[in-house]
Amino acid sequence: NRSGLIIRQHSTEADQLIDFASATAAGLSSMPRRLQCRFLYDARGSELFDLITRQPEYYLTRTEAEILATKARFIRKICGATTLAELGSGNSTKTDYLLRAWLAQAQSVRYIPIDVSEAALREASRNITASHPATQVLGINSDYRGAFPLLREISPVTVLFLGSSIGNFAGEEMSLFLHDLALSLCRDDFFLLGIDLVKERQTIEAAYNDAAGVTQEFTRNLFIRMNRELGSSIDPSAVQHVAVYNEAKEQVDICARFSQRQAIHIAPLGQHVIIDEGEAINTEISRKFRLETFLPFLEGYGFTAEEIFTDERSWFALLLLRR
Ligand code: AVI
Repeated sequence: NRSGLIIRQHSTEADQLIDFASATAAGLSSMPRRLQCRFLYDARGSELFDLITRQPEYYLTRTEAEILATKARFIRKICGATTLAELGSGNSTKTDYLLRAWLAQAQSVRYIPIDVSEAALREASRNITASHPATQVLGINSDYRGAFPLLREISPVTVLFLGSSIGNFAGEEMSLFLHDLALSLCRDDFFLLGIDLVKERQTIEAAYNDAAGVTQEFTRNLFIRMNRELGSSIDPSAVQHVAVYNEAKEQVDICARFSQRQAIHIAPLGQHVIIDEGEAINTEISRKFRLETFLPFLEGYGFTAEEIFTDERSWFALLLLRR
């Protein structure tokens, strides 16, 4: 029984620390200062993100789940008995609708969650094998691109990239991602992509400024992680979470604004960066999409829309793309 097997990435803990330290040093000394959002997801950060998805203002997860709940069987009909591979699977809760639809049509299904968090993979794998014993789970503990070379081996495949995580990529990162993914898939493989759509400012801004303050905690946690792993001693209460929708760019800009001057020590590199009072460090962007421009853009990378699913209010879309 190979269910629940996890393949670990090659990088060691020391490699990961150097990666965090050097990306942080580079980002803090660039102007405008910016940190890479992938570092938000340590164990506590993943827990906080999971909590964000359950806040009343954070409509993304709920809306996408609603679409999946009604369309999963239809999606399975189009994709056939493909392997399901999920990028950035987290705790895999939304995947449940798809697994059910797949299992309704076949005796077993192969599910390959790909995530940087080994803890999240273990939990997902445990939950899925418990609720769907006929699912063969093979977890890959790696970042997305590290797992791309494997996709060819598991074709025919349906790659899932849900939750509008693609919106967290800056322009060149998104292009590189789509280019590499297209090259890694075989002809007629599928790509199921969740995207958050452009809508009125109030709705978007509320989602990134929840009343319970969970998103604020999520932003602060990045600096708490820096204190723990990089030896800095930032006062977390000096970090204010600021999330503003930029209508021209159609993206939420998320920053940490410092209410007091801080010296950030990056011990593994022996560096210090001074952040002045009132200065902001960008921690994330979250882009919002328009179908009329994004679909032709995807075409340019070799992805053709087979079906487009949205909710009643057209707040979120699930694109079923064919390579
Ligand atoms: C993971 N990603 C799609 C989330 C988003 O909505 O951009 C990350 C997030 N950051 C703050 N709230 C949610």
